[in-house]
Amino acid sequence: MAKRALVSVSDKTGLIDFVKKLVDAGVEIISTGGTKKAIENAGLPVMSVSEVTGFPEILDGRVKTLHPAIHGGLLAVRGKKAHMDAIAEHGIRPIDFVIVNLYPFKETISKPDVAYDEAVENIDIGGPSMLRSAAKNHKSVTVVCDPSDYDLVAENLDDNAEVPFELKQKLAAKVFRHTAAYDALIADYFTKKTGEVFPEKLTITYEKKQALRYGENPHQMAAFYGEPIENESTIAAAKQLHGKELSYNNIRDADAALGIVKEFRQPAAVAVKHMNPCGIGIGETVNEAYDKAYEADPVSIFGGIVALNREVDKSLAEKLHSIFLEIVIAPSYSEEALAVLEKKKNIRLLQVKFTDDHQDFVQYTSVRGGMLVQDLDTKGYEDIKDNLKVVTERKPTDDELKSLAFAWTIVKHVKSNAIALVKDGLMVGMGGGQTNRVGAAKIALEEAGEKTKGAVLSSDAYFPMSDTVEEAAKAGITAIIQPGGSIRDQESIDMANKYNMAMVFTGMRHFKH
Ligand code: 93A
Repeated sequence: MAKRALVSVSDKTGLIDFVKKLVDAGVEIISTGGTKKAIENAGLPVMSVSEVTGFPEILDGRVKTLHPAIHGGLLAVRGKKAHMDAIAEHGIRPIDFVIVNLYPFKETISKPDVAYDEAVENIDIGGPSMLRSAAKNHKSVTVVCDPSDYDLVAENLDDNAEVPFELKQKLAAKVFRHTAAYDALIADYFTKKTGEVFPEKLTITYEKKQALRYGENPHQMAAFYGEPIENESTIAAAKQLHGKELSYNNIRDADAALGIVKEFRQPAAVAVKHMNPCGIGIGETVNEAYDKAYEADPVSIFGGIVALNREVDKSLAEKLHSIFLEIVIAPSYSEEALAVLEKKKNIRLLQVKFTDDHQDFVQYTSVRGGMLVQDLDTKGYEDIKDNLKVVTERKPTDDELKSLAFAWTIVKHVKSNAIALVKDGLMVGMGGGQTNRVGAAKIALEEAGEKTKGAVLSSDAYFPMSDTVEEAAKAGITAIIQPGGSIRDQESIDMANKYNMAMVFTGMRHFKH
């Protein structure tokens, strides 16, 4: 008895070539409406599913292949007498190949303002059912859900139109990944519609964007996965214009740099090393902002990642070109700027759209045995400025207040315990990732050196003791912004008053562990 293939595809890429090869191998083709037409138009022999089921397509095609004559033919175990007898009794013939790809749900919901009913109609029911029946019975059935596998299957057909078990197994595994991801996307879409943020089952799906040469260290394997529907203003959607392939560490650092520079509406420049900012500057122009970010720490920026929130012009490109940088990220580059930067073979130039203001991202952090999920910390100075509480005798001056706003914006991006020092629109010092707060302050103050005179200080969380205030005052810091909330706040306030400092409480903290 000739082998049979059920072919039902939305994406018709490579279809005719493949069907032709199956026909040449003696396989009979069964197909659904649109797919059948395409095969017929190519002059190949094909019969309709209705001929096999004795039942017409109904409900606008919602019920085409959902029939025992199809699923019996897919699920019967060859060589198992009871199964073969049962299908024979009902006049059902085995189906040996399933070539199915699904209604384009992802493409449909990616369209702007897609109608609810159109999304619903693009949930494929019959397709995944066939794929899953075939994949379950993969010892007997060859199942292909991806047009890029057509050639592989065709090349592996033997004289009996059979393919090796190992290949069938691989194809079946791929099908289960495929249908699981397909359903995960549907689940995610409707969960978002209902407004539920932390459902009892988390169904997320990611697609491999890039195999990475290695992970954080050369002995770790790694890959980069992206959301199935790209957000154009993320590192995952960045367009690489030039340079070596991004590494694992590059991607994380670039993400961090982008996250910081996006805080600012005015021209800003950020230099990042090992996920922490080593230089941040704001100014009238992005050129000026970069000069400040550089001046902040001309040593650490070496080998760093620089993100800018305005177009890079030629003069800025020349400055960037004059030092060793791993990556530059910007919304755009002038042609002359590109010509300058591309002189270095390895520097990675990334272009990212800065269109996204609705940062409704969720952050996932893996722990051994689980995963933590939280909203991204998108709160900034705007969210606290109306509730700022001046706790000292002296109020901050207007200039100090501007610096405090800047200092508060950036301290969120430094690993806790975090201290940032700001003066004249640049971060003059920072201490991060320390296990005690005064330690972080000492590092920041030492790094800033003479620049501490007249600078302001921000702290991501409250001071447990007055020692940080004292160190800051002695170094010439004039104002402090911090959440407040320690039972010993009064000691810090007294210390600030003693040195005529201004201190404000935000009532909000910004841990980043
Ligand atoms: O509407 S369905 O959920 N019900 C079905 O019974 C069914 N059978 C195949 N979708 C169904 N399909 C899908 O139709 C396939 O997965 C494929 O994507 C598409 C091909 O339809 P046509 O051949 O009519 O273009």
